[in-house]
Amino acid sequence: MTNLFLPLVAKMDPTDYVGFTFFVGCMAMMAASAFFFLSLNQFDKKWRTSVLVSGLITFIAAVHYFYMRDYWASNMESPTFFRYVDWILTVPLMCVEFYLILKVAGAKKSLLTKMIVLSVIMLVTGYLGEAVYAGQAAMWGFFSAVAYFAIVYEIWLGGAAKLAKEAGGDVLAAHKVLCWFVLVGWIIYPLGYLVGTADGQWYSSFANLGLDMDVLYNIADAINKIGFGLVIYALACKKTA
Ligand SMILES: *C/C=C(C)/C=C/C=C(C)/C=C/C1=C(C)CCCC1(C)C
Repeated sequence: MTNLFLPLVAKMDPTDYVGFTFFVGCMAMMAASAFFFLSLNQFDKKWRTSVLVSGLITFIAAVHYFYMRDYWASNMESPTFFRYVDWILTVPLMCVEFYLILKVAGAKKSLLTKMIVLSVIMLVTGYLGEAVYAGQAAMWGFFSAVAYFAIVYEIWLGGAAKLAKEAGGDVLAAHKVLCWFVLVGWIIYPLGYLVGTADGQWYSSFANLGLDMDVLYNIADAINKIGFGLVIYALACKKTA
């Protein structure tokens, strides 16, 4: 007799380490969201929005990770579309985090707008190179990297850095840690891009590094989304104490 029931959960190959990181990503993002949301009441009103945004970032990621885990399990191919929809929602929210903590030093809306525009350029050009014009991945990756370094410049040396210095104390310290996340934690993404788009490009040797694009993206997401949130959480704790 034939089996009338279609399996609702795809089989998990124990050697499928990409699928494993998608699965762990779901759980980590979900747990982090619960942690941030449930902690909200303990903070001064002024800091609740920041911690709320931390939770929204990991929550949006959690939902996308459930989709991406499924997509990978069913098709064994990169869930590029879901990946970039996730990023286009969460990266601007990370810009909002910078803006919210610098507001005490008088950060203007224009700073927020500038950072969001740069992050959208970074992600749209990255998507074009990864999913639409794969043959020109190097060119689109370059445009994306220019926007990325403009963000790095803004927070390390530009207007945002100046505001952080003016704020001083705990805000300056937290800003510095976030700067390191963007410089070191975010650099994993272009590395993943180079690995994933290497086919037929001048950097084709990146395909032989033994690295996987999705594993790199998944590790980077866990570090950056949860780590970023924890920095904000720690700052809110200090400011409330
Ligand atoms: C939570 C998601 C985050 C923090 C995503 C960040 C993504 C990037 C910093 C992506 C950067 C890219 C480049 C700098 C060049 C190649 C294309 C991208 C989009 C992978």
